[in-house]
Amino acid sequence: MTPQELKKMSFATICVHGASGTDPQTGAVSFPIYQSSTFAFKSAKEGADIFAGKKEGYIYTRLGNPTQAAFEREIAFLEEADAALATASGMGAITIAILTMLKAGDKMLAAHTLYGGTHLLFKETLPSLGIKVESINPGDSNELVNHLEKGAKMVYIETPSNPTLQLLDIAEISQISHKYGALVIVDNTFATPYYQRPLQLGADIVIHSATKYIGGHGDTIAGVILGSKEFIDRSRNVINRDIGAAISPFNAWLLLRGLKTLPVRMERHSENAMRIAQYLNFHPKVSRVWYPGLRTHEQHELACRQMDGFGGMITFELKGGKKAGEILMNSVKLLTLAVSLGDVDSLIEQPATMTHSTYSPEELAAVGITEGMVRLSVGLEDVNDIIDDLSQALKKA
Ligand code: LCS
Repeated sequence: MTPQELKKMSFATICVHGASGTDPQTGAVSFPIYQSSTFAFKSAKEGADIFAGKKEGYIYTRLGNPTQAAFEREIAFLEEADAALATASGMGAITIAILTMLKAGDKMLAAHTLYGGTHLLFKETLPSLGIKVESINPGDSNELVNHLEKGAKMVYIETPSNPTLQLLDIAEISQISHKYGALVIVDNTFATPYYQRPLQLGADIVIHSATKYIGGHGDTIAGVILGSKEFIDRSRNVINRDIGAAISPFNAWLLLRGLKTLPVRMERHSENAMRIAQYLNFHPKVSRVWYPGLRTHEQHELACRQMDGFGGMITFELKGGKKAGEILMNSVKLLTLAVSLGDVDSLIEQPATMTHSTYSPEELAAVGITEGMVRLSVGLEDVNDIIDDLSQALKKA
């Protein structure tokens, strides 16, 4: 199938058939893993031409690899982006995307609720390189405008956010930021392109921790950046050439395999999460549940407008606070007490002491991450088994 023919197909069909189709050399239906660090040139002239950018071709896997390229073509199709760069991790994707645009002396604005690792990159590593990061609430348009007026080249957001499941209006933030000439980067990890396509809403760059729903099986660490060809060319040929956060061919293949089932997995993650969120919402020991699919979620209306589904992440708090949360996590039998998310297995963790322990107590309080919050990444087990496990553990909590 040609790329033009594929473009007319629906999301699920593109996921199954891939943007690369069968391997043209062998007919292999599963795209091959090109597990090679380097690629032979037919002649000295060809080598020199490929190095000089006069001819297309592979050189060395840090700079690109056919399995990586197959994944990049497919995810770019799904996010409706011009181009993509796959990276060794989600953190690699974030770092490369930012360094593609910013240098010492530049300023960026970042949403205050972010994955704990991203928060640390913005609080320590980027400032140590001379890049100023101001933490703001971009959902407050006055605050956003006030900061943009003082000059910022980039606005970085995560929606839904990790772990508070707060949403930000991508279209509105992009519109305001563009007036001031700032680019908008959206971390789309929680929603995936199946449920949210930020570039269509006006954002400039999308990043993912592909470790999560895109891989989907808890067996690889990876990331991806999506955007214009010009932006991705610089990310690949300048920044990642020097940083070297290249994805391995095998991990790129795991992502290609993960994409084949992305729509089916996301639908089941969402269906299970909705049932569990409703169950927790009525549980006498639970004081609060954050899930964008619940009508009680403050931004349920925005979720319906901006997303095609609500995803598999739930955060909740027990009336017994931190202690009760710990008892719950120590009492589950089917759920796994572990960080990460988006896996086929259900994972449970406590953000304040684990994924978001990079926030100081004051920062946690400012963004509304309480000590007792528990985060649940709802997996693909039978939903009744997950609820039974939560039920027996909640009795002890
Ligand atoms: N963005 C989001 C929203 C994330 O949740 C994570 C990791 C990253 C970026 C970084 O991606 P990585 O380098 O790990 O592929 N989130 C994790 C979490 O919540 N638990 O463990 C890792």
